[in-house]
Amino acid sequence: MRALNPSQALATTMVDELARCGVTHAVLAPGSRSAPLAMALAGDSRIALHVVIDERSASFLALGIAKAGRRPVVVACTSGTAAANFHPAVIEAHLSRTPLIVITADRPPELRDTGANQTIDQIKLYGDAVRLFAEVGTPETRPEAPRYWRSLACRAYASASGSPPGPVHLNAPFREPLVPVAGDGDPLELGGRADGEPWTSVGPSRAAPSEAGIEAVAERVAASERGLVVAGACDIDPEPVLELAHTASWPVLAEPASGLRAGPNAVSAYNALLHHEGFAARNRPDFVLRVGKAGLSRSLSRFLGPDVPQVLIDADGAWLDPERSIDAIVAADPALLCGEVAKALPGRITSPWLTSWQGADERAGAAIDNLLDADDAVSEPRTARDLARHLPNGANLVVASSMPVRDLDSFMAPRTGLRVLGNRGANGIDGFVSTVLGIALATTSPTFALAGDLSMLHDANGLMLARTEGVDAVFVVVNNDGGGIFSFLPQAEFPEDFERLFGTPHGIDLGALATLHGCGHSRVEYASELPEALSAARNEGGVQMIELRTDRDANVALHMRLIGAVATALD
Ligand SMILES: Cc1ncc(C[n+]2csc(CCOP(=O)(O)OP(=O)(O)O)c2C)c(N)n1
Ligand SMILES: [Mg+2]
Repeated sequence: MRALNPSQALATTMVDELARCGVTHAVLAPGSRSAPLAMALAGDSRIALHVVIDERSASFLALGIAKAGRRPVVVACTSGTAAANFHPAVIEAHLSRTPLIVITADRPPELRDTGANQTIDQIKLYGDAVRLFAEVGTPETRPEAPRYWRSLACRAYASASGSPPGPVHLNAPFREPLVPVAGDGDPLELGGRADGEPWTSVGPSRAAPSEAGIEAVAERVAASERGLVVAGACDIDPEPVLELAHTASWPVLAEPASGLRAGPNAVSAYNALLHHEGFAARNRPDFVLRVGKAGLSRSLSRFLGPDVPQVLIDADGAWLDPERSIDAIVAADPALLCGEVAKALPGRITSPWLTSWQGADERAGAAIDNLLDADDAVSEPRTARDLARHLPNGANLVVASSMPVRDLDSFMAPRTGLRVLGNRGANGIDGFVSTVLGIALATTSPTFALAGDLSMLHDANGLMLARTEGVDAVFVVVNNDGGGIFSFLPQAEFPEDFERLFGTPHGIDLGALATLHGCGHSRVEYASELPEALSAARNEGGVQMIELRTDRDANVALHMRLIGAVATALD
């Protein structure tokens, strides 16, 4: 492997080494300073390259690919504000522990801070959000240079996929010539280990649970009859955790993106149940085992106060405790640890504790279904419930921030065969379309999304991918013409400026947006039409939008009626 000039040498070596490490997807936003990277990425057959004009969309596309594929994805851009547009996705990758390798092209030092075009300070641009920052240095033709580049690429890969996984930032200045034409010296030999091996490989970094950790948790689980598993967004093997709940006869209160809302112990309607003060008071647990980042249900957050003994198990020992009430954090893979604990437990055959939760959940579920099925009107809760119910086994369901993720949490019945994902690290409504399309590109599973109209519009540029890549995804868009969530918040009591400041109606025709980008669009006018619309959209292929129009005020009223119906069913 040889290169004609230093810039080409650096880019080609880095890309080769990243492919050796295991990178299979890269996303590139166009520019000139990044030309060496662009050409190296395009020239490497091990890497699928996706080119996206808008850097914010590009970085969220990379994020989606990395979330779905669970391995580092490269995202590269030119110098200047282009690099700043990656910041939201870098933050989401940081907080959701998603491996990303961000490579920003830069001007060489002599052009910085001089008024040179497209030159900003890119050093440590993303602050503490990255696991590793490296100023790669202006490429040169010393024979040792490729060894440094290879080692750095391996380190970037290892840091991105380490414990905790996350984004890394390589800032790479390039001097002209930027394209493969002869430079000053002789062509440079780029080296590399034999047989396509990486220069330095790093072993798995997430440690197996210790004996002491297993024993400590097993003891507390064994001592607690009134225990609960509470699960928030995470990416773990759900089976051993569910097995533990089953053996201990404990209810499982799981957000859909935990993968744990499955099996007989899963309680779907916990949000409504815990709204009921009597129920919450009667059903206080004596121990809670927590995994993942919970926090969608306010009633659950209130319920999990400091008086409830709680242990969080997290692979990286992350401090996921906004209520400041957890009394122990165990740094271990939750699946491995729970598997061991389940084996060590004697098991409980009958448990009035579990049956009381299950009975309440059944009554609550029936009350909710009765109300939602009383007529055929489209509603936000019913859309969430029915979407989760009707998706085929093996599907991805990507859920947007704001009410979609909350409605899914409140109304999705337990089931297996669905992988639920979302941007739950920073809860942004940005980058949603691109995240979904990244997930669709990275898996062979049919991909569906539940979006609000503003999340859809926020990343409307993400839809540009529909014309440039053969990607299939179905967006179910709940269009309430603005931010429906704000109608649930105290600012709704101040009607004067509410619409302008919070509701933000836009009146945009989503069908026209779909047409602009060559996407399909259909409307569902009656709730019962959704299943049919889903299979039609999936069969159509490409990027499809299914729009359901709702009313924000009516939505609040319905949510209140649902909480009331559950309370009546419990009393
Ligand atoms: C990037 C970003 N900007 C602003 C917000 C604040 N925010 C939270 S929810 C929301 C409204 C979302 O509206 P939509 O997607 O239509 O969902 P709905 O609330 O109607 O269910 C906004 C603006 C955010 N979370 N992320
Ligand atoms: Mg909305």
